[in-house]
Amino acid sequence: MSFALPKVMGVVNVTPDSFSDGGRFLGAPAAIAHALKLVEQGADILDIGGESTRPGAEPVDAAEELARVLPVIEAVRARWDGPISVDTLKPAVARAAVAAGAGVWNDVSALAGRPDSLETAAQLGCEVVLMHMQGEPRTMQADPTYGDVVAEVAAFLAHRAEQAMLAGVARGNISLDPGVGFGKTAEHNLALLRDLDRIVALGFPVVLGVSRKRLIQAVDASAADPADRLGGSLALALWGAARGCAVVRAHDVRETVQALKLWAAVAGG
Ligand code: HH2
Repeated sequence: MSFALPKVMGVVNVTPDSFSDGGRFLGAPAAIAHALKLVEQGADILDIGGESTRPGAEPVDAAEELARVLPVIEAVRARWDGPISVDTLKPAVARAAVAAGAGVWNDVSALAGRPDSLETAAQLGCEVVLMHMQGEPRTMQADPTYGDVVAEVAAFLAHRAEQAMLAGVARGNISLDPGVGFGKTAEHNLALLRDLDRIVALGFPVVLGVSRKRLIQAVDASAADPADRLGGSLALALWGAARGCAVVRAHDVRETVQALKLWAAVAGG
């Protein structure tokens, strides 16, 4: 058991189609206001994304993605000193985001999505989140298959971290994420959460994204609407905290911060 309080990464989706809040913060003013509200609520990191990675999502081109995220990153950077991450598969978007003040590249393809992703991350010298995904968002939930999901995800993440370091990314800049919901059935997700210690044991900070995910509906059929998944999101965030996750990615920042504070107050003494 670990009692270190994980940091809370607040989600800012500047997209029309994100699974839980698509379209709500599409315009820059709404997204900026939302981001600053998450900071007030206690977010330690803001994760700003302009392309949905929900199952079945269609890709957007780099120009459109940049037009969505850059004004938000710039405006937040001008008003807040904390870490900003950009959630993107595209090196060009990561490059522009870092120039605008982002310090973290959160890549759901673990820097394997484009031929120049590794090299770009090394050049930028930014932090990176390497996440496991089987397949690609458009088709990843069609028929996810594993022999031993925990062993395969752990081996993939260890390999991607190795590749990143070989390309010149500093070890201290790497975090890992098992990618709950990315090419995984509910059983796969539960197995990964159950054995999260094996991902933490790889020796890198672990980021966990469970907020409002479909796994919650798989366990509680009444939670078909992502807005009805707060209880499950908090339960899984605390589960991750107890297993030593360094960062919890959350839409409901105020509630997540409060849950973690209470957990830490009891667990840490
Ligand atoms: N989940 C989502 C997006 N990015 N990044 C990391 N590192 N880990 C995650 O679990 C993760 C992620 C999906 O959530 P959301 O951003 O709310 O939805 P969408 O991809 O539809 O915008």
